[in-house]
Amino acid sequence: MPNDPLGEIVVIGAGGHAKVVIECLRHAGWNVIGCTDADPTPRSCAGVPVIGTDDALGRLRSEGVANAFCALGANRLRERVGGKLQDLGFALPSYQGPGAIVSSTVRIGAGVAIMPGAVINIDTVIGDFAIINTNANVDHDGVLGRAVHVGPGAALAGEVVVGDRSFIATGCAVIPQRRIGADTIVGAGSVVVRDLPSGVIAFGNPARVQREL
Ligand code: JB3
Repeated sequence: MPNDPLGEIVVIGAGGHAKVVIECLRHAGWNVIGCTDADPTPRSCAGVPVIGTDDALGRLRSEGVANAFCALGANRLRERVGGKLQDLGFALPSYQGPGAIVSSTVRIGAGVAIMPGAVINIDTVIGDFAIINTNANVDHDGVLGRAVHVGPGAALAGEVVVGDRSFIATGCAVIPQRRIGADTIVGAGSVVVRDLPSGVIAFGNPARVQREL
């Protein structure tokens, strides 16, 4: 059952990621008043209206909407737009979707999406604007940078470090203590048994660097 109402919040984005985010925010007790999108065509997203482009955000803030959530799946874009929201003076709450289990010791940054069924274990640190997607696991003492995305069903074992804006795609497995650099993509279903540098695409079992980005 949803918790008590937390107040009004605007969502940035009206795509696939935003749909799931809106449902989770509602479940957590937020009143989602609408979303902004690069395509301002009037329509609804998960039952809330598309209000206009991000140009509407300044007006919403001045009208008293205090909270915003950046629900754009692309890591660099999410980090950039999230920074604009901070500049506009919005509070950027994080949330846990239904069925997520997060240790009380986990340090969670601003604007973090913890999707349904995700598990985050003791003493992990999650940077601003990260996504821990559906049924993903981040085990003990993990360190995830800003705007990292751990895809659906991916599993990071203990003490894994992931640099800013990296994407660990659906169903990856990372063994303990591996370090993955910033702005790197690890392809779906990969098994990471060695450290990976920044700025590459890697995939396979074992995951190997395929090319630089
Ligand atoms: O894999 C899963 C479970 N989720 C994926 C998610 C993490 O990433 C999902 O399946 C998608 O692949 C992707 O979701 P996302 O980012 O919602 O992508 P898409 O469905 O393509 O929608 C992106 C929306 O962002 C589009 O409606 C664009 O018009 C809009 N957009 C692009 N740039 C923007 C901006 N909207 C705003 N407000 N501001 C922008 O700068």
